[in-house]
Amino acid sequence: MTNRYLVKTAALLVGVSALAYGAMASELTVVPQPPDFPAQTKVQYVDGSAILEYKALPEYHEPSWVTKQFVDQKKLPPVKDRLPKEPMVYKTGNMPDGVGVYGDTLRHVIGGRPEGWNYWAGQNQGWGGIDIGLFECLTRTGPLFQVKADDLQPLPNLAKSWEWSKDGHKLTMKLIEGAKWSDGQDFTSDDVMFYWDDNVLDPNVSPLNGATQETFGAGTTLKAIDKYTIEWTFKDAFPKQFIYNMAYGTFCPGPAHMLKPQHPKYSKNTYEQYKNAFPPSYMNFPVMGAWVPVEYRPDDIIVMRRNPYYWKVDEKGNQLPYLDETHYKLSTWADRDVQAVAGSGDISNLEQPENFVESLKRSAQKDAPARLAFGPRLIGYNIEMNFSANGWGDPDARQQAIRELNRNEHFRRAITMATNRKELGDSLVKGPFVATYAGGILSGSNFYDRQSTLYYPFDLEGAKKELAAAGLKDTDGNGIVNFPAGTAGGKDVEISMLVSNDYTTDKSLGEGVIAQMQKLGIRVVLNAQASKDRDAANFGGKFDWSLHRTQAELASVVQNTPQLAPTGPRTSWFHRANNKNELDLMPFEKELADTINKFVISSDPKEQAELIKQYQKIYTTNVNTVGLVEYPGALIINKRFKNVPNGAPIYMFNWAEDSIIRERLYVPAADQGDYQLFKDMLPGKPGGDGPQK
Ligand code: BQZ
Repeated sequence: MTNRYLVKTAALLVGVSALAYGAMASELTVVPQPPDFPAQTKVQYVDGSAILEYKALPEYHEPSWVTKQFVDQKKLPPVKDRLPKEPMVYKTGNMPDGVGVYGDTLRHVIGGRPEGWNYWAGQNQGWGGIDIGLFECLTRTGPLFQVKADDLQPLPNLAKSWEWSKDGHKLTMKLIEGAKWSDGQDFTSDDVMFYWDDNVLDPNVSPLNGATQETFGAGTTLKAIDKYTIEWTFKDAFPKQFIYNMAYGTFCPGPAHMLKPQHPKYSKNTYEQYKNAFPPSYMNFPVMGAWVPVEYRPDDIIVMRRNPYYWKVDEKGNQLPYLDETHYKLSTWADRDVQAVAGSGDISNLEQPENFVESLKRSAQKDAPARLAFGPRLIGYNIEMNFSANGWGDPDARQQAIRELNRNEHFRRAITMATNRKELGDSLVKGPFVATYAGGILSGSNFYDRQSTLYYPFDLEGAKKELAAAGLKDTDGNGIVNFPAGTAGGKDVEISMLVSNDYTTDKSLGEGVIAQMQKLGIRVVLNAQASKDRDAANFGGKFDWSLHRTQAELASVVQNTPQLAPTGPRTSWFHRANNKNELDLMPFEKELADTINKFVISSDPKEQAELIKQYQKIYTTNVNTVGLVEYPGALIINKRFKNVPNGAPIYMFNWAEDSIIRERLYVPAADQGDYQLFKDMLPGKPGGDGPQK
């Protein structure tokens, strides 16, 4: 990407807002063509098989200090005995800068904070790539951004191969054989079954990222055939989409030898004690990931050291990762951008438009320490309205009255028509970045079809008419409409909107929505919470509206597909079943769910594309959410790193921390920084006090 482009873009920031004025009409209109914003780097598309394979190699290598200080001292078995029979081998042809060298550190900065290591019981570790690096999954999808559309299918990972039965109702998966947790214990189907039986299926446990049985299809079952073979059974034939959900977030099994003894089914622990059994201070927690947590300084940093049992190598037999250490500096998301651009951090997903200008200007300078490259428009914000009217989240009278309004199409039309998307976009950043977003599939998605994407352009007078049609009038003349007499005491319509406190963008858009709804005659109050609490409120139905950044399913469609609609009791972000497992779907929601269920069992790409067009039309015509704005993100990464795949988007099938395959990154010896805090050390015993020499 040339500096010239950056300078030109920076100049363009003067004020040419690219948001086209929507027609001032209250009719349903095709969204405007998003302003041309060419992603700055080109992806070299490959076959999935070009990335990796599983095979035994004639010899294996490790950093020389591991041999000298650990193997020769009999503290570790030789590397060939620490690897599976057939380790995963990354192919050199897919490595932009080829086989690497050992050493150096990858310094992340994150805005979250670790709750503990029990990811499977719902604890988060602070996001920003920390969980993506620790907890490996059956399949992998992040790197699929570089795979040709006609060859798209999840990459093997802990599951090295799979085969469908003739009738398509059974899927037999072979696990990698002989891989070990970072403490040397075997990884087997016991780990997989403990995750499925005692975390996904146990109603008292809510795994992080919300995996439930329906994530893999209603009625789906799973069993172990032997130590390294599992078998899925599905109600529908050939539901290939579900293999995507066996990737990051929803099927990344934990170490049963650590977790099972703490689970209430096998101990006297409560579920709360199980969830909190491994606090952030518990070091060397066994993982399948490339690096292991060895040091935790609250509100300061988490340090990780290479996993001596990591089960992946390069074609020369060098055990990965090349980087000996990773840091997760505990700061804010905004600071992540600042540090990456300044060079005190190494990587960031530039996803808050408020930081675009400064980041672009700094990166355009010749001595800039980091590269910055924008990808497609795959980040958007929606107002999600709680559509449940039968008790999800135990609403009080006011909250129930709001839900009834949310289910009223005149009310939803009023809200979307009163939304001035150009004004919201300009409040974030001026220039060619931000575009009108109607909700639904994002314009950077391979499945996007603009003609199927409709919205009601900004029209405040039209909005007020719709509000009246919804039965709302300002009976006390204070500028805010009232509930009808007998509903919620005939009081002002006041709506609590859940937003994340961790992002400037979420709060900026929240303030913008408040101001615009005030003009319509609706009082919106921000309920700003830390993301982890916001997520819990979202999952628990404890909200009227939620201002929510888009997730994988609206970017790639094939990732977390069931979350595109209320296809099951707990799949939608804003309409889940009550505690009697009843889902009170509106007719258009049923159509959305039926369309997605057809997509999941289709194996014809043309039919799938058609189904998503239908989905998009039903979604946007009925204002399933109030889309606000969408924009591209940019990957910022320090220039000293090699093997960064060209054109990696910050978000498509997963975040960039997955897509760039961090275990393959390396720094040429001459360019290595002196950032390691525990040089030549390895993780110690689980629960021990940190790394060991
Ligand atoms: C990326 C990501 C990696 C979660 C999180 C955070 C949580 C949500 C979302 C993003 C952060 C970064 O996003 O913003 O750039 O590094 O971590 O996991 O927003 O609060 O619950 O869905 O991914």
